[in-house]
Amino acid sequence: MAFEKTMRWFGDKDPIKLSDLRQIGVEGIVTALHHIPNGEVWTVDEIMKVKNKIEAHGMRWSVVESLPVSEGIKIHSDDYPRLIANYQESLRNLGRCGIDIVVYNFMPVLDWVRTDLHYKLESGVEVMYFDFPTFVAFDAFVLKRPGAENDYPAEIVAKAREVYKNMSEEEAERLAYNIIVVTQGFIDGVVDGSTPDYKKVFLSYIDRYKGIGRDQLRANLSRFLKDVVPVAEEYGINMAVHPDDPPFPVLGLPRIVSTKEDLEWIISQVDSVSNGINFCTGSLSVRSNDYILDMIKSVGHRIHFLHLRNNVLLPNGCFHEYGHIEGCVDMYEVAKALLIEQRRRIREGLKDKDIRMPVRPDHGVKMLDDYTREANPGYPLIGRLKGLAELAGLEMGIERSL
Ligand code: CS2
Ligand code: MN
Repeated sequence: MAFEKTMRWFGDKDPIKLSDLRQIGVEGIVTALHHIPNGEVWTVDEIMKVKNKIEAHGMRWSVVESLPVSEGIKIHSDDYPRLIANYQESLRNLGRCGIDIVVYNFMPVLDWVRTDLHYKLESGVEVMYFDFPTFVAFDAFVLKRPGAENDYPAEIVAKAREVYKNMSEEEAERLAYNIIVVTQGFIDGVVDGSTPDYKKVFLSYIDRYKGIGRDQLRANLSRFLKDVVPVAEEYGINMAVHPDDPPFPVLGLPRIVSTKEDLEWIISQVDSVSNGINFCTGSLSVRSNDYILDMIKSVGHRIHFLHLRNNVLLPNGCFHEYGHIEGCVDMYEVAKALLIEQRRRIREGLKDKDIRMPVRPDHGVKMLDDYTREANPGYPLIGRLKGLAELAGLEMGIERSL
């Protein structure tokens, strides 16, 4: 046994085609119904169209990433009953179609965020960079969110002021555009390049979190889990929460899926194998790295899906991505611990969905022919292919020596 090898595919609009991914030799595809607006039901019809397309290319639909949790669920708005009923119905429909691992996240307003999508390393490859002072400059001085300066450490704010001083208007605008629009991290997906006042829309979404601190957001996540995990369990689905990226509060909003303690708290809310984790080493390694092995010890039995990638950590909360094997995460130890966990599941005779542990190389470096084919940020073909090949080799070496 080994991890199920997968790649993310963004649907028909993705310049990287299913036939490309098939050549790489992946077993499974990780995708979502990207054309359905957040909060609407995923029907059996729409799910089957995508599933059939993937299967026609000789692969399986391994994981849904993501079935998005709308903002109305996170803030527990008046619309909650409709939104949660739709979410439950989408889960039932996925179960009916035989899809059994579903990723979600619970980050307020913004999914993953970077301040530079094209940071060149000396070798000529490009990676994505998170510069904390630059992010704070975006929040406090470009977006001009009221009170933003009080939400970050004073030394970072001081550095942010310097960064902003040296920024042209054009650079400031591009920074905001990249963070809000390009990474597609803006959760409800309500803005695109043609939305003129996207900064205002973004601020209005942040505003809806007034009065929602860490405890309230946790209570809302707990409510969500109690409403969806039993449905997932009944329909044979494992839910997998994606950690916060980066794993600390930004924009003055709480983030509650960042630490080992957070993960322990989440799995304790509903005691079911269906209440699980999408283990993303790129996200979880940013606070500290030995920590990550402790996490596997503590919550490894609930890990259903793996995002393996690496980072270089820098002072002041900054980091940049760095391929898959080298970097702050000891990928050998991580892969070994996870393979040992998988063997335990096999010995215990668990179900297929609990054993497969699909893996994908989360974000890849941009290199070689990637410069000729514009993919979604973080998702170039060659860099990810290299990552998957490295991870597969690492895994084989570990398996043979276990
Ligand atoms: C992904 C996330 O591209 C990425 O960084 O890992 O966007 C992930 O898909 C979501 O957080 C999961 O809901
Ligand atoms: Mn990830």
